[in-house]
Amino acid sequence: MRDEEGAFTDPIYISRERRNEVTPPEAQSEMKRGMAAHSPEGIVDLRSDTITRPTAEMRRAMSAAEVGDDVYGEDPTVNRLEERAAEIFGKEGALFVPTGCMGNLIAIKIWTHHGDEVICEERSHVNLYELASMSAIAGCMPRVARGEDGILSWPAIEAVIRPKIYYDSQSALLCLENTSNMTGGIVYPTKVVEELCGRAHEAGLKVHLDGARIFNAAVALGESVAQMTRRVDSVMFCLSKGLGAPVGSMLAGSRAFIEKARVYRKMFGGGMRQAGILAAAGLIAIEKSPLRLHEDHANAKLLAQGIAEIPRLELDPAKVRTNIIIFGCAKTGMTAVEFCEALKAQGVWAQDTAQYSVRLVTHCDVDRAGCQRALGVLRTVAGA
Ligand code: TLP
Repeated sequence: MRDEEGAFTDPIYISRERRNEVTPPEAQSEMKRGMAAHSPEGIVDLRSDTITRPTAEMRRAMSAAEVGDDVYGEDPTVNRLEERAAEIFGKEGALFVPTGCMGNLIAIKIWTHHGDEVICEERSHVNLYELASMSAIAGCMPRVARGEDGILSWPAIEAVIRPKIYYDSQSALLCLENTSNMTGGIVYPTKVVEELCGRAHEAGLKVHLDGARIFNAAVALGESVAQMTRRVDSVMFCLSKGLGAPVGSMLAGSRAFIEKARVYRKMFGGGMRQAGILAAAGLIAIEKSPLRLHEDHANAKLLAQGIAEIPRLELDPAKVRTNIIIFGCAKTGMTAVEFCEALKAQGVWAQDTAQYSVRLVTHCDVDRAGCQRALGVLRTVAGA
């Protein structure tokens, strides 16, 4: 719906300020996402690891960052971040992009032509949460396959590859997601990634990895991200999630891929100027934050084990190996939105991800005591 000036009035389209202006408080429980800009004292905010705030060290590095105009390639801090990311991933080049969504879109744009199909898991971020940008902007169709716990197998992929006939749209790209967010932070075994890349390449497909949380996967596997992404054609990872940087993601791949990525980043409005201010935090995020992710995983395990003991909540704790927990709440008689509202009333913030499923994400801004508190509130709300 739009008002007489053409502005959207539907609550999902309007800013938080305007939303409060136009939405009566009793209707606000309908609006699920992004209700608060930061977690005030006493709140245990487990909605996402995107809410993490920069550390004091990051803030110091940001204020002291050497900067230049990155559109001219003259920002030394951005250049350093890109070199380090390429080195860590064992790729020829890397590019700093404002968001994970833009990184994925750039890769999709590079590897496809208008009218192509992109094979991805049904519950993947590129399919569900990127506003259909692969269609709206890159001109592609998502062609979904289902994998057990989000992990695709070759037979599932092969079944949706289009025959090479001129009157069919063509499969151009396979997009994998590691960890798989909406199935509870599930990790792709590297052997599976390698097999899928080998088969996809034989079938003439490129492979892009949405590695928003690849460092969480690396910690769970005890492997290096270079080893894990050796065979993918491009990888995107986020600095601004569990790694704690305030803004930014990276794309890594061949030199030729990164040259094209630079062009599309500018075309999509992502050419930033003195971005070294942000890259300075990113450098700390890639060097230091992976070293503490095991703490988030241990906290997630604690939550998972506690949740599994709550009779009306459904979860297999053995599957929780990284920082995401997704549990079912149908047996409580509440929808996920209602359940999250009830948690929120007691200072614990969670995210509904489907009608009866709730997500908790552990991160550096919630400690063990916070997780224990969250468990107590979960027990109360679930009536245990
Ligand atoms: N994920 C967010 C939401 O958008 C769902 C979250 O809270 O988990 N790939 C994956 C796998 C992601 O989880 C996300 C963000 C992105 C890409 C996009 O990153 P940004 O938010 O930087 O555009």
